[in-house]
Amino acid sequence: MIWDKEHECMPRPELEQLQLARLQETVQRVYDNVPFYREAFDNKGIRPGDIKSLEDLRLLPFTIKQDLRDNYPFDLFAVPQEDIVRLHASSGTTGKPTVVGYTKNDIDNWADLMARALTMAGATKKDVVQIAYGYGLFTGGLGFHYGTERSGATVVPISGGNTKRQLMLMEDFGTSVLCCTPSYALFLGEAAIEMGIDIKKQLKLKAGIFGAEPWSHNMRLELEKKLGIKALDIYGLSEIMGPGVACECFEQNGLHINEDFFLPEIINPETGEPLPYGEKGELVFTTISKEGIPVIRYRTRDISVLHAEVCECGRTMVRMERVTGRTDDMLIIRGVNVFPSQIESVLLEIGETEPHYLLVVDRQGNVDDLEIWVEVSEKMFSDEVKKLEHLEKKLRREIASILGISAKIKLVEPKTIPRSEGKAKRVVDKREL
Ligand code: DLL
Repeated sequence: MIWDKEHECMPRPELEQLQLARLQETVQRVYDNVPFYREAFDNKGIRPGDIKSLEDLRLLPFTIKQDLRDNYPFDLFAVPQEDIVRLHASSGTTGKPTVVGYTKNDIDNWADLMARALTMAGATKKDVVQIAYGYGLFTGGLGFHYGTERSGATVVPISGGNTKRQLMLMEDFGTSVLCCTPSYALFLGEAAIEMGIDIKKQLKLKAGIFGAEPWSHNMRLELEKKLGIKALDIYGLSEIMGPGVACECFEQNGLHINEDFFLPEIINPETGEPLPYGEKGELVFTTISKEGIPVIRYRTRDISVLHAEVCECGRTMVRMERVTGRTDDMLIIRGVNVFPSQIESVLLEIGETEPHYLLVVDRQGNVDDLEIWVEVSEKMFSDEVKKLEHLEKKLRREIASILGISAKIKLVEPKTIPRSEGKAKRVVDKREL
């Protein structure tokens, strides 16, 4: 089943015509309404009228996460605040998050693109869809929620966590499609076995739509076997829209990018040069229908490869390979984006420790575990235990409030964290995906 055959299967020449018209309109709109873009275009000597073909996209300047931060909170919005009906946010590299705003049309389009994803996973009006992505400022919960309602299926808006309850409702409500991070799906599978639930007999699960963090082919096989489902990948990022920028069909041969809304490019992350289809590099997206916060050539830092061949399913949209890594040091822990620099700024702000730290990430029974090693001063270490306990508590609280996830704190003696002569090594990631 295809939700919007007219667009998802559009012949290439027609699609390109639509893309060009939308790109030209977007470029004009940001030039007229967003001082940041007007200045960036002027600096490159580019006028909206210079964009005459899709190839001219490469004339435009890039946007990076720091630009959203520099324009915090609303300065990249292309419409007045009264036209914004919703805000979402994700982790910034330090204290302040990256904020995005949606108009009524943006929310409407997003729901439609998510309905494409749900339909790709086989969801119909007869299905019960359990949304175990977090609801709130994170785009996962509400993005899936609106899309599922649009598709006509029944939503169970349970949000993340509360595993036993998830499994109880899954059985009682006859959930057939599960939406959550792949690591949580695996955790749910294991918890079900522990609770003595015969997954294939007692549950009606048939598909899972998993994303928001990297996962491997082996993880897919494991999930499909354990849960007796078809496990599909979904990709997105809040700066572009949220989940639903691209999603997998039953062919499982890459994620269809919703190219009538987002123009994808792969660039060499070192030089910024666009690379041809089939080559690995950094994904860059330009939104061509967004009103609230349109973005031009946004550098995602995600590494992937694009393929243009038409898929067996009939969809003509370009496919991206599963994301295999990032060009920066962002970690995704329990589905939450974490930058080492966020932790550094908490430490510096508190000022009671040395500025040496190490993030140790592991996966215990399919749940990510973050331990932060922090060096304390000679004096502090020889002080009473009470003081150390107090400091540990304070760090734990501050970090939880900034990151939105809990972390264990391990206070270590001075000079125990290895020093490096070049780039400091801040992360030890022991997870095997
Ligand atoms: O993670 C949106 C989302 C929600 C996608 C639910 C899918 C499902 P952000 O919090 O802004 O948005 O994080 C975006 O997460 O740049 C990638 O590094 C990573 N990411 C998202 N989906 C995938 C995926 C949401 N399927 C960042 N595979 C992105 C690998 C993913 N990484």
